[in-house]
Amino acid sequence: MISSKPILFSAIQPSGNLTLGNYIGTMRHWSDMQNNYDCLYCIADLHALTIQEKKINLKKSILDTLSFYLACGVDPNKSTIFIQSHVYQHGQLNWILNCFSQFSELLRMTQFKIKRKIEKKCAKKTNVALFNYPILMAADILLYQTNFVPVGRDQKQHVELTRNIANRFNSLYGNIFTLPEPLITQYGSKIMSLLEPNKKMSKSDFNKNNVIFLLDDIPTAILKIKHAITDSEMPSKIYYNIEKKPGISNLLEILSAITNKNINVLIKELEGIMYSEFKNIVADYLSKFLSKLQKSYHNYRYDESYLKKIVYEGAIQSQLKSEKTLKNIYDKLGLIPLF
Ligand code: AQP
Repeated sequence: MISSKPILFSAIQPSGNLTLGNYIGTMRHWSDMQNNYDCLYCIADLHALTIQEKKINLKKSILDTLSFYLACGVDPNKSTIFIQSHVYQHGQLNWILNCFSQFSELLRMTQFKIKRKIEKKCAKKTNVALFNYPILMAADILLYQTNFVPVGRDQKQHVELTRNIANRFNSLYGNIFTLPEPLITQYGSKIMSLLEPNKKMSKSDFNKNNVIFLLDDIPTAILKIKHAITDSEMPSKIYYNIEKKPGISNLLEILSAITNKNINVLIKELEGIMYSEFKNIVADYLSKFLSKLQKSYHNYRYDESYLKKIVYEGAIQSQLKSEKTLKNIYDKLGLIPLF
């Protein structure tokens, strides 16, 4: 059956334990999106290879990530759920798009600059894949003629790069690729570190107290919130201002996302209370939220044969969809498709 809904693609790399940032920036929207879009939810395992972290058990991390997709309400009967490395077309298109990408535009990618800086600090050598991964991301998106890509703010630049590459290709070969648009919410699109609220909350942060992991046990998560940095404004006042009050604004964004309440409504409700009391409220809602999510997660994670069945079916569906685009590209480029 041909769907008339716009196509939506989203992915997370299983490069470690998922964070509250991953959830708020993208996953919390996925369930509702299934009503309005033809959704593809991908586990971007090839992207996770870029960091070569031996500590990560990739096989486990892939199934953990998949279980969280399901726990967040992604339904295999409504959406295509698949593992990137099962769909060889991603690697194929990646190479082709490499031939239509420019070194100088990749050098401008902020995520690369940030990650490179961290690697330099640890005297690590940067591999080429870390530099190139936005092109693989472009292939992930363009293979499916994607209309929308829900992402956190950190990935906006990569979606813009995807559009540039697609435009360059289209201008030479006709209307091959749909130009994707990022879907970024006003609040929650960049959840910051708890102790350094000028820095994004990330799975790979060395300081685990900066990050709420979706699998954190509840007492640990509560303590992390209680130790989160606020500010020294006197008398203490709770309002949203990223520049002046990054810590408080971050906690407000977290509270708003997990309660589904508008930030301005929250600010009114929180008027006059002390920071410590505010943190207790955030910790309280967060513990309820995490308990519920983790319970559902464990139910799925327990049943590995069900998880494997989902990604098997997802791989078949996504191979069919992506092969159509790839055949068209082969034809335009003068390559000879096998069938
Ligand atoms: N802190 C965040 N706030 C809002 N959105 C976020 N995302 C990640 N962190 C935040 C969004 O989650 C999606 C999947 O991201 P990813 O895991 O594939 O890559 P990432 O952005 O590199 O995430 P991390 O946690 O920072 O991973 P590591 O440490 O491994 O590099 C994306 O849409 C992202 O915007």
